[in-house]
Amino acid sequence: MSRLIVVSNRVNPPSDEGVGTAGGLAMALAAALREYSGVWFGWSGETVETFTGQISMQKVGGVTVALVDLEEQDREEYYDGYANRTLWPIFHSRTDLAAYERSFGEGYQRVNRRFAETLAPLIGPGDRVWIHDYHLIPLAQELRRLGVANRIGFFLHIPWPSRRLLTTLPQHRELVESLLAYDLVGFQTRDALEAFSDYVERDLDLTIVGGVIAAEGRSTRIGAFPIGIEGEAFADLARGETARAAFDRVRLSQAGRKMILGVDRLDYSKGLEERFLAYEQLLADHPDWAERVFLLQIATPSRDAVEAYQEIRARLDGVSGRINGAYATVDWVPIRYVNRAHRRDELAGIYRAAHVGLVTPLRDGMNLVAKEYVAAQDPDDPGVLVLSRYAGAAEQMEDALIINPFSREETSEALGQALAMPRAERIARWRRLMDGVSRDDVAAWRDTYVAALDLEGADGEHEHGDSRKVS
Ligand code: ADQ
Repeated sequence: MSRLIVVSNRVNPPSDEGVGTAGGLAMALAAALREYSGVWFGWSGETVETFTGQISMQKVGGVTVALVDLEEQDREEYYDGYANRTLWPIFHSRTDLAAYERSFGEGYQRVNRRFAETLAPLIGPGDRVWIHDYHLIPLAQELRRLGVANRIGFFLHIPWPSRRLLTTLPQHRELVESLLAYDLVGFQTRDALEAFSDYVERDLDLTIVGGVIAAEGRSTRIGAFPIGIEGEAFADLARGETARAAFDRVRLSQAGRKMILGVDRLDYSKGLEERFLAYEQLLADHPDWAERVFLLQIATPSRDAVEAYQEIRARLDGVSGRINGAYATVDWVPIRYVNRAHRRDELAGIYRAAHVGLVTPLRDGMNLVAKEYVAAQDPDDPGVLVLSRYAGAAEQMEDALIINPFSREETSEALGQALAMPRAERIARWRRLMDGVSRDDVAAWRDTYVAALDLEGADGEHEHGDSRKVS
């Protein structure tokens, strides 16, 4: 039987439905693998002195996982280096934070080659391979070099940058050309798809016909596949016992105050500092809200080894401390700032207890927190989502209050509007948002993607001419 082989940098299937702290992506991939039998391949997160390519097979939460260890130098150059210090900042429009070191690029290629050599023997005839995210862009090219002719798809979870930004990356052309080794390249949004198409047409001088790029005797389909969550399952989780206990605990501690909630991985792309400052603006402009509202910000530290993450963490400690120092009273703290991870069912209860979900990334591929917040609401008394226009989710979630996170005034006005919104309007907006979250859920994403991966190229086969424009 043909299987689905999912490949991503880290492999972390949820150990038990809903209970772990695995993020939305992990839940999505685990769900894909339970539907189509297969294997989830990636880095164990461990390092060894010398790379052996030895695979450790395990069964976790109903999913077969195949893990491989890397070397310390791989972690430094490929993961902390090229993936998180070069590609991540550029793809999130932060060229000021990007580091370009030749050793990073070499480490990135080396690990992709190692992944390919280790993975190739696991791929059987007819298996489809689905590779995820910016860590592994050149993987299909490496697999093709080893003779793998299976259908291989790629999905990018983060934004695709504009041409101008992308060309700040040395070897941008090689990176994009390596994507043409895939049968399908998927993006989160139309916006990302357009930015990618722009580069392909103008820098590679290729034409795109009916969503297909033909080059070097093979064709690559491209498309937007906005990722979703398990909408109904998350709504059930929010009604469950653990969620209710978390809800009660938060509501009790609110003492009748309204709660604005932010939940994020601690990352400079999430607009956390701008969020704190916009909230401060609300307090400054509307002293009547003082002591009647508070912001709960849950931000789990990530990528601690990267300096930019240490810096943003220190800045947030500083800004939240300053705001609390300036506005707190003996029995009211304006910002509750929490750095620990929460179980998903607890998180669902916390979302439900929030009157406003505040999601303000400066750039984000999709943002699953926005969708989780909606799914967790009480249909009879839902909260209001305030959402950055720069989150991919904004393309789908037009009934949120859409804001420009760079504008403190705009965000603080939206907060005021959300806090005062009449129940009938809250319900009407939420209903439309929830319809979208349920319909465009993770199962729809997975099935649409896999169906597109099975489609042949525009001409029915791969072997057709190069469509490189002659000029
Ligand atoms: P992330 O940048 O990690 O994902 P996001 O989509 O918001 O961003 O997903 C975060 C996930 O982690 C959510 O499922 C959330 O519940 C969970 N999470 C966050 N803080 C948590 C905490 N303190 N405790 C427990 N869980 C927590 C990348 C891209 C996004 C894209 C996703 C999926 O950057 O743009 O939406 O992949 O494609």
